Amino acid sequence: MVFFDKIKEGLAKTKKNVTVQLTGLFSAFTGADEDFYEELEETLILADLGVETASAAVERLREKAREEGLRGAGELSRALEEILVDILDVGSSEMKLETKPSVILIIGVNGVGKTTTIGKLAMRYTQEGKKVLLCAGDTFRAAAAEQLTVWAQRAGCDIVRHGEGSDPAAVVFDGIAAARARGADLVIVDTAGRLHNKSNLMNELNKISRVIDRELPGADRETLLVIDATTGQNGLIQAKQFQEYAGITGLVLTKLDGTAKGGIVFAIADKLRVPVKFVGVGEKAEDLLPFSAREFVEALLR
Ligand SMILES: Nc1nc2c(ncn2[C@@H]2O[C@H](COP(=O)(O)OP(=O)(O)OP(=O)(O)O)[C@@H](O)[C@H]2O)c(=O)[nH]1
Ligand SMILES: [Mg+2]
Repeated sequence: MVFFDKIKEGLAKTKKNVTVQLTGLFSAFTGADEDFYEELEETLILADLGVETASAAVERLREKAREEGLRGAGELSRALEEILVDILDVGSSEMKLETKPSVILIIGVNGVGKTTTIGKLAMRYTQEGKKVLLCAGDTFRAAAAEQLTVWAQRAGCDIVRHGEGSDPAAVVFDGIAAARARGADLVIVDTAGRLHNKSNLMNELNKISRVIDRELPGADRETLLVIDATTGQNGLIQAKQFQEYAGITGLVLTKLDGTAKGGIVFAIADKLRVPVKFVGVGEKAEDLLPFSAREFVEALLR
């Protein structure tokens, strides 16, 4: 229940934007006519589902209503709920981290919340009893390793860092060696923020990725792309590029608390076919929530 309340709270701005409109639409419902479907589509687009995903959702609702003879507002809103859950359900939101060690590689553009997410993950997995080792692969600024060190201290886990300007792939190499030597369960790798259209930086990610593959063949690895939900549809463009260079296994949507357009989650899942694994709803350690399609939709609509 606490978890559900937290998502609801995190989605407060989006709820104000979407839920109120939807509730209004359904309570003024006089019949599933053209106007109704048009207004529904508009509401979903306003929530940043994107034109394609919104119109596909409404199209599916029309079909379902026709096939199943749905007429009442209650029936239609329940059907919409199922369709929205289905759009989000593009794969497992569970993290697969069974090997020892396993790896989480965190990537994304500048300032989206990568390092903060790593801190939150370190707290979560340490509390679950895993021995976590953080790897400061953002060597671009000295402050980046400092920031990660603070989180490592908070979580009570180890960190491997090199000096500013050193090769991130070398830090990852050392991190993996340290994890082996110390019997760590999980290595979480931070990377510098990079623009998705800078190919030299994207190649660097590729190099990090190859080091992990080479040093830990067969290890479970999650490569999570962090997307700032407040950037809306732009996040989608970034994601496509990262997908090409690094092969993403999951998404983390941060700063949902700061946007009225949380509907971006649907657009991203729908277009990328990559499951959302966590959502960030604040800056504190407990503000990272494991994602569940159904709970997300329920929190949004109810
Ligand atoms: N409100 C809110 N703020 C967040 C969330 N996640 C991260 N932040 C804030 O976003 C800012 C940037 O976070 P960082 O973790 O430093 O982002 P980063 O991606 O590592 O940034 P670079 O390393 O510079 O690319 C910080 O002020 C965080 O506290 C979230 O879910 N909600
Ligand atoms: Mg960072």
